[in-house]
Amino acid sequence: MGKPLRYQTAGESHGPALVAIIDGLPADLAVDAARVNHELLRRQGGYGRGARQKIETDTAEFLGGLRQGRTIGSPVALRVANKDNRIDDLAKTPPVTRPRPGHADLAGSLKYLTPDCRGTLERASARETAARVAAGAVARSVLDAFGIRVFGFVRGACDAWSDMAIRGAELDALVAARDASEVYCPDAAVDAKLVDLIHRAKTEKDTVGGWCEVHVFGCPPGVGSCMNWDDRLDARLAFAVMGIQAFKAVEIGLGRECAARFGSGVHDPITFDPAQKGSANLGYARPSNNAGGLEGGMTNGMPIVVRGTMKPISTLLRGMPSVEFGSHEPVQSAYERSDVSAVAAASVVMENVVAFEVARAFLEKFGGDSMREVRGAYEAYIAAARDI
Ligand code: EPS
Repeated sequence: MGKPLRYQTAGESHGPALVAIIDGLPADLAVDAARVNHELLRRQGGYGRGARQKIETDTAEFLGGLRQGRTIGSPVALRVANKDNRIDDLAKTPPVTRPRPGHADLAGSLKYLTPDCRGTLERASARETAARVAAGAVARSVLDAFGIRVFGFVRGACDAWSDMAIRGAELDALVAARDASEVYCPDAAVDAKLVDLIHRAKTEKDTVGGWCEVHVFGCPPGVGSCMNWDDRLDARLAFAVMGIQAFKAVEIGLGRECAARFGSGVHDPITFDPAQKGSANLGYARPSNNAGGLEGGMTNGMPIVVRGTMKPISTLLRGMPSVEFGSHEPVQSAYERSDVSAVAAASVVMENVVAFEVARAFLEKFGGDSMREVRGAYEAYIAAARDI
């Protein structure tokens, strides 16, 4: 086992830059900067985003850890520059004293003992997710090397919901359909409904959230652990997804629906299909995947399925009932330039944070100082597991 994979971000929404340091990647891993930048570009997209995205061209500048596009075992450091970097000038504008319900404004001002919400909102802003997407996209290189693919998309919002089945065999077509959608929903009928919904929220000076879903294909069994609560991969995925700004719920597989059925309608029967021996499930095929690929906190060879619920953006053009700090008089909340919906972007963030957690657990099982060691451990394990 190598060093634990972990990362840290720093940077404010209107500071000079966002940075990420990723530690624990094995040496000799190919990291494709174009791939990282592609994820950053996707994060900037989606119908309903605010004017900030027209200002920025998010690009990862690698500052350490790579030599000729490959890791050398040291921490990987990267920087995403903010073109809109007025943080000091904003300090000269009037303080933000009318906290926005739903944002970090009120709790942050009470925590840091300041009547100006600016300091907290600068860091609480989802702008920070640019660094998180970049970190996830780098760590995902480990998964790429083993043919593990991660697919994130928007499942719906309000009364628009897609029942579309997400199958690994159709992944390329799904990616193409998602990328052709303005709201990153591969289901064309629901895509149109979501665009209408976001348009309606905009005309009503309101905002809208949504459901994002991530599926991971090709992950071998045995990743994660049932031995300690904080080693369970489902727990770590939930932690990571809840750590995304504006996320209020996480489900694995059938999720909250599990409580609405008897056990026989929830648990996935176990069958053996020799024709699937070469796939991630090693032949232990399941006719359903209500477990979302995770049993006992460990992968079982079926696709990992995670759903996250994003609340609507907290900044409403029409404001929300609030109070003024100091006078405590009732007022409408402050307005800052913002998005009507960032659910499409959130699906990209979720895809990359899920990828990071899977890569982390994968390296816990198969890790070593170099990719050669990781590959050796992986192949030895798969050969042994086939005998079970
Ligand atoms: C974001 C940039 C921000 C917001 C958004 C996320 O840009 P600005 O505040 O300069 O307009 O659009 O932040 C929030 C949703 C929030 O609540 O703070 C980005 O790059 O993702």
